[in-house]
Amino acid sequence: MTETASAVTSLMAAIADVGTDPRRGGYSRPVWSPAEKDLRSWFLQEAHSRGLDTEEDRNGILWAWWDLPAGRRVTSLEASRQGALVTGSHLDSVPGGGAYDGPLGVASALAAVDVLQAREAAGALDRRRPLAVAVFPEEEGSRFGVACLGSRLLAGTIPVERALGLRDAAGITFAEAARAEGLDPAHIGPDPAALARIGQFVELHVEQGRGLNTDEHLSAGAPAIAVGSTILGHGRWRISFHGQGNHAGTTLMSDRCDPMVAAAETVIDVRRLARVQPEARATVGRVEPVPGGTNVIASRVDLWLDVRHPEDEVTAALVEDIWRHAQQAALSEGCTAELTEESLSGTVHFDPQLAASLTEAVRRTAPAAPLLPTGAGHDAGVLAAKVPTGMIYVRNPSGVSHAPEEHVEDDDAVLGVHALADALEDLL
Ligand code: HGY
Ligand code: MN
Ligand code: MN
Ligand code: MN
Repeated sequence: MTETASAVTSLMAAIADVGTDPRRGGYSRPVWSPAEKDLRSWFLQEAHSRGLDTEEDRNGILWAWWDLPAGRRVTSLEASRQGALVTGSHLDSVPGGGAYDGPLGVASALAAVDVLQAREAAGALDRRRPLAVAVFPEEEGSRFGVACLGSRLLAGTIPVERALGLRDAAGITFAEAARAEGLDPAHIGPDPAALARIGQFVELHVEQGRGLNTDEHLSAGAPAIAVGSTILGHGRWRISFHGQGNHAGTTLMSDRCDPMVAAAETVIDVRRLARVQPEARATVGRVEPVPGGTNVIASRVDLWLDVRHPEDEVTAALVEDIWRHAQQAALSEGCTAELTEESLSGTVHFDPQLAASLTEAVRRTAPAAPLLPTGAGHDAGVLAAKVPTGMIYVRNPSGVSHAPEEHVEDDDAVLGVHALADALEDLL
């Protein structure tokens, strides 16, 4: 591997402690938090040090442009950027997340630019179009509750009013937070001009399951990288249980309408009902009692439900079943319940032609690289509705993600950069 390719390991080392979460290790970098903004400035610095021209668009997406040399542009700069090749990922994280989910794709994109710039300088690369590295805000939806918010706004696949009104835990709306970052909420929303600049989008990402994490995963020849084939359909709902807040010490057990009990029963029902569907994944990762006092019977409990399945109808039927049980649990506790859909996207099939091109390139580095389905959502999955997108995954020996144990070995990260650079070169 050339020296420059190992840039990815030094780029990852540079951000190794930005946003670490003292509660359980891992990283907590909600969008526009100080830690995530530190990484946005790190990205801009790294882009400028590579001579890339950077800008932030109306939706807070960062773009770093490796334009065609002026002498090679047959049109104006803006015209030459139409239909460009774009790569990148995100820098925000889930609470207490891993080091690689998002940043690996951004660092690998920068390291791939190093490799390609070295090839161009050596006269070994004859580009026909610019390359841009993009960083999307709020991919995890950890602050405002909707995953891939930045790419959904760019693609126009979320109603703007809905997006602007989304609130974080402190009650701050997305519009207010965006304004505080210097964006103009009146301009937030679909961005056809920015979309027209994307000819194809390729995202490199840490693998978030066990697809490449085979037992002999360190044996010679076992593939350390893969190409994305599909992204599981994915929905997010909030179920709110309303009861009677009261005193923990003076309220007899027979006198209670306790929404916490209804929520607890529902969490167990979610697992029991989802287990009936072999391919289903259903998770309750967040339960919030109001007011949350240890000597207070809650008046309300919010529970967030994340359901994923390859077939959208099965997802819908499973959520209906869970909702029916939640209403029964509420009734038997003398509580009421309400269901709010927060986001819903169907199964994504990546562009077959782009997947074939990525596979051919990736297999020059890893001949046994497979095509891999994933249950994790990505900006590439959202953009797939509008432009050809594809993904390259790098092995994660832990098989764990959205947790501190998420891991990528340096050698595999460097392999990923070379595969990405080869894949991008074929498309440039
Ligand atoms: O939830 C997901 O699958 C993604 O990490 N946002
Ligand atoms: Mn991610
Ligand atoms: Mn993630
Ligand atoms: Mn008291």
